[in-house]
Amino acid sequence: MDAHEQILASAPSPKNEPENREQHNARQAAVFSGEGVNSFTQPLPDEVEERLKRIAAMARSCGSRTLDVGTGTGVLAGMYGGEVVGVDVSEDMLDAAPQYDGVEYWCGDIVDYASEKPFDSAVFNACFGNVYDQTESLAAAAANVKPGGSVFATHPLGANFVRELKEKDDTVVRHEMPRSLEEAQAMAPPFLRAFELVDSDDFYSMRWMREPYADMDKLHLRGPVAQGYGRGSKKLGFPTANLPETLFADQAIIQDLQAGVYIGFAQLRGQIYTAVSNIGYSPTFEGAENPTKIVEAYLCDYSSSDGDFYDEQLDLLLVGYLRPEKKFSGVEALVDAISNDVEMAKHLLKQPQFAHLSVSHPALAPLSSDSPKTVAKYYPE
Ligand code: RBF
Ligand code: MG
Repeated sequence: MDAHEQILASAPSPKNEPENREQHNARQAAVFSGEGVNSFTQPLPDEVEERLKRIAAMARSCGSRTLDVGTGTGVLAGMYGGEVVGVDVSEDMLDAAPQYDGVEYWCGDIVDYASEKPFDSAVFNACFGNVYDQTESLAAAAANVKPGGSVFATHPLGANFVRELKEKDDTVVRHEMPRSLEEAQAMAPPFLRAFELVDSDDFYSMRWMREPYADMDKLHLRGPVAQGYGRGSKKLGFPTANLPETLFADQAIIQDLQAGVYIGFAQLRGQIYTAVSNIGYSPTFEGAENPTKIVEAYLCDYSSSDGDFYDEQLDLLLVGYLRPEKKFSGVEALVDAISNDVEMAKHLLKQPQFAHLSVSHPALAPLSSDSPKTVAKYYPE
């Protein structure tokens, strides 16, 4: 009997199909417990170990922070190196997982997992057939991945092996793997792009990439830089130029905009800066949130020797949406997120579809004496 047959024999299928996620997850946890755990703590055949290392290396090439979904006894979690969070619905499997350096475990369904710090990649290894709903699981994993990061669904024994498991007991393995990029795209949320499929006899890997940003009509905002809320954005290391809240209080343009982080360019005293703007309430500062939705911009490469910017006319041209505004558990997590935003913005704004705007877009042209003092409009008009 192979490991999977042993598992199925130890937890015979219920008469009725699970009707909901809770029942399904309870069944998964029951199957992957007791005897089911033991079969996963046996040494792996060399060739399987090699393929797992290949999967770990693919994820690792995305960056140092990996979300390992269906981590089981942590076999793959221990191979990535860097920072890893392993998620699994089976407490017993996680109990049997060794404590590796940099690896943390979280017991539950990926659908309920929300990390404060985004991951460079998420991997569903040998579990993408087992989830209750592939689309929801994929969306939940992707939401925990950085813009530009990747989500993988992999199997070191290939997609036909998953099909066979499903044929044996589809209450444990509910789904097959997507076998084409079209199929993989169809099950993905809009901000994930099916990117690469390797589907050979003894190895399977599907890779989706999270879109680095969402396109938007270009939004031009102009106004005099206002004082902030004294929460010390300078202390955070990311001083921001705020536009006056009164400017947009009754402007549908701002009120209709999703609270979140936007990339673009800024013009101040005729100088152009790449800019990362937060439009929202700063919910992390509970009790000291912005009373109304405000626009604040961090100007990359602005140096304090460029002088104070209060009351100066600021032009902002927002060209892409990065992420929703979030309530972080503390300042440290917020600063990490802002650092990621800035890194991503600098990278994106150098790309050809954006770079030329900094020299050619009319919204960023130097001001003249008859320029309007405030502007809020979309291009093309
Ligand atoms: N504040 C939040 O509470 N949540 C956020 O997700 C958030 N993202 C931001 C992203 C960027 C790029 C910047 C510049 C600021 C962000 N802020 C966010 C606002 C931050 O709380 C604010 O700049 C300081 O509190 C100073 O007013
Ligand atoms: Mg500010």
